Amino acid sequence: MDRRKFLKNSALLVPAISAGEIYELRKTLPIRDVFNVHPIVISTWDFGIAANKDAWQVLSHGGLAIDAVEKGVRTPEADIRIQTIGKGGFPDRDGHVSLDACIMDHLGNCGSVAALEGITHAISVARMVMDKTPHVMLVGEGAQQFARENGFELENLLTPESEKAWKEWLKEKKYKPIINIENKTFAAERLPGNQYNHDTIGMLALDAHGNLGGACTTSGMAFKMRGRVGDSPIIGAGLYIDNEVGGATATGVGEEVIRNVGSFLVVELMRQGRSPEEACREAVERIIHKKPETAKDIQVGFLALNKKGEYGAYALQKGFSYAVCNTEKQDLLINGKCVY
Ligand code: SD4
Repeated sequence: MDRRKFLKNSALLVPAISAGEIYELRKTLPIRDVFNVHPIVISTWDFGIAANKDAWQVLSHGGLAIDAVEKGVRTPEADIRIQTIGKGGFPDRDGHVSLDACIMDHLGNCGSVAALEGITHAISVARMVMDKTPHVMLVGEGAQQFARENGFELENLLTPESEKAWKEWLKEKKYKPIINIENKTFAAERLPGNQYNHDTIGMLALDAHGNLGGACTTSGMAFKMRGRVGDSPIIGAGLYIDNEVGGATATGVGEEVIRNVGSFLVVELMRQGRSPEEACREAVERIIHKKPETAKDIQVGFLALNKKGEYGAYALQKGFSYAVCNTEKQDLLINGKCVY
């Protein structure tokens, strides 16, 4: 039987199924049985576990990757115990909490905010920039004005704990990023007191339709110069998605990520055939090659997911963790590989 006849005949054997029935099926069956795609969400650091769980609520019901990543990273944004993302984040050296975030979908649409003050969910403002404006990026007062015009409430993001840490910092005013400050368990072994000075969530998801999405949100380096913007809101640096290939996100000292257009580089390396882990490693090595002295004293980590749902990570230094969530393993936390 030729292929066309075979397809025609087998189509006749398949009972017609309505959209509503497909929706009901999705709720009861593992998604791969319906769409033959294994959805997955991965994100940086230990707090990625809780964030992934919330993203999974969207993915496991057949939702879009872009909706999943927005929902997922809102969790650490709202958690005031996390002093490096959203509300409760450490302020800049003048005492202002200012947030950077970006989001990108499978069609190449993207939105971003930088140096946004007074709004907890920077990621949702970035999403709105993507959905409602002809632009990619809004910064500072303009970003806040746009958010307020679109219903976001102004809030005080500076918690007493972060204010206290800032006042402590003011006594010496030393600005030196501390390696692996992101991973609290790891950092606690090496650091006296509460000195976590940078930490970002980058999240990548593949949905049941085979589409990728990503989000990245942070309060940036603690006690940074006023107006300093890191890699996290910069498309290509802190985050990049190419639906033909895969997605990547970065964490660590943003200046080095920007200099190497890190996430874009990782995706391009995957396009050339590297696995996610190989691509992340090569991007890290690029940073070392350009600035070997700087690289010894800082942390940069990349996380990547390809179109097939394969994932990997690599960091400059030990201690980089990331969380993975799919139908088989939820909440898995892996210690990423490192160069030093
Ligand atoms: C920044 N990349 O603002 C962010 C900080 C970070 O883990 O990721 N820390 O440079």
